[in-house]
Amino acid sequence: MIKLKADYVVTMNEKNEILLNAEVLFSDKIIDVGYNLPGESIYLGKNSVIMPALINTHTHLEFSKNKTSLNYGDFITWLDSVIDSREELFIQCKGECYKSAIEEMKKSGVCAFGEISSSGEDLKYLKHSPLKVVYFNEIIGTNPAIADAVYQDFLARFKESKTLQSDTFKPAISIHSPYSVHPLLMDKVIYIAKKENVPIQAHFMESLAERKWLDKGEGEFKIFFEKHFKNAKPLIKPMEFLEKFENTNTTFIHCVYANDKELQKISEINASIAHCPISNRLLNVGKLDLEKVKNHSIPYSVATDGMSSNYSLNLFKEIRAALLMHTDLHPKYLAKDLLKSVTINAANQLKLNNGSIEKGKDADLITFKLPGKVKEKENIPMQIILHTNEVEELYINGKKV
Ligand code: MCF
Ligand code: FE
Repeated sequence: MIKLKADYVVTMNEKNEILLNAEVLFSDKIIDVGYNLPGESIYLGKNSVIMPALINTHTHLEFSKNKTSLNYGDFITWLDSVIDSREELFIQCKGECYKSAIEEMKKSGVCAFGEISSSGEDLKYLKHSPLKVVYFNEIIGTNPAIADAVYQDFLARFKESKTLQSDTFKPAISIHSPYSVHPLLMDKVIYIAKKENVPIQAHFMESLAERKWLDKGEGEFKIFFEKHFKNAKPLIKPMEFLEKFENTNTTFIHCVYANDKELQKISEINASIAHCPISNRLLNVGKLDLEKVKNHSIPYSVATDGMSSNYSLNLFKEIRAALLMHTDLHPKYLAKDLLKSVTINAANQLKLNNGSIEKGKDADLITFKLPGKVKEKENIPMQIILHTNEVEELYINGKKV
């Protein structure tokens, strides 16, 4: 049993309580949080903070070797560069590459991440990850002639990931997007997700090009598909796509161009959104309307996406970018929301038993120090986001990692 004491204990409980000069008592689970708890406490020092460890819901670690090879600044140009460089980047990313990607997340206080795996090559490196992994086996492909082979390949990867299922490794399913997966394949894998009760992630309405393509079969995607695949017809309407996810646990990634009706649908089917602000900026797709997302009562997480569309996997940097980018929202309240987005909301999306400091939750915690005293309690979330890049300690299931 360990008892830590800090100047600020950010619980992320339902009331969003921040306790001053409080204690957290835990073994592998949180035993209690508050004052005068039993046992000897370790005081973490002046301006110290304890909060739930962060959760990065959406990454593509296969692309971790990318620094300068992909073409940022325009979505379709980026996609072309992904097609050109993907194989090479995957070959380059081996043990050390995954290790340092995980290390960067770990330093920024991340205890768990959602990984999109398109190849299955990352499995051998991630199965011994010190961080918890929710492993989303991706299905991608629109060509009906090879649909069966694509499905068999997916099944083999999904099955292999299932054999590794544990408290710290969970298999899951990703349908890449409405423009890149054949509807018959969508049905097949959604059926499996329901049967196996695993979470799903799907990229949705990331770019204006996707909006134009799915609505009208026009725009930059038309040229793209003609060039690469010679089939230039969208295979599904956005609303039909969303309806397929009824009675599943799905997170839609990006949603920058999702309209009101689609957001309404996402809300109705109790799905959630993962927001990747730096990725959206670098691929120049615009920014998610967070106010609308909130008005539709859709829970959202903030995630880094992969090095395929970011310069870092540091989740504190990501929420700082979000804080500075959403100029239409009050920074004080947005900051509170952003801390939720990388803790309790993220835990709910990935179906993990962490993300808040409450009795019975996994003891996944981080500690760090603020550079000074925060006089107004309301300002603590913003100060945390502004001043934190790396944490001092990370506990996962009560063990320091
Ligand atoms: O989220 C970003 C941007 N949107 C879509 N896909 C990806 C992102 N980062 C990596 N990807 C992957 C995706 O999983 O790139 C491939 C897929 O395997 C794109 S399609 C050739
Ligand atoms: Fe992504």
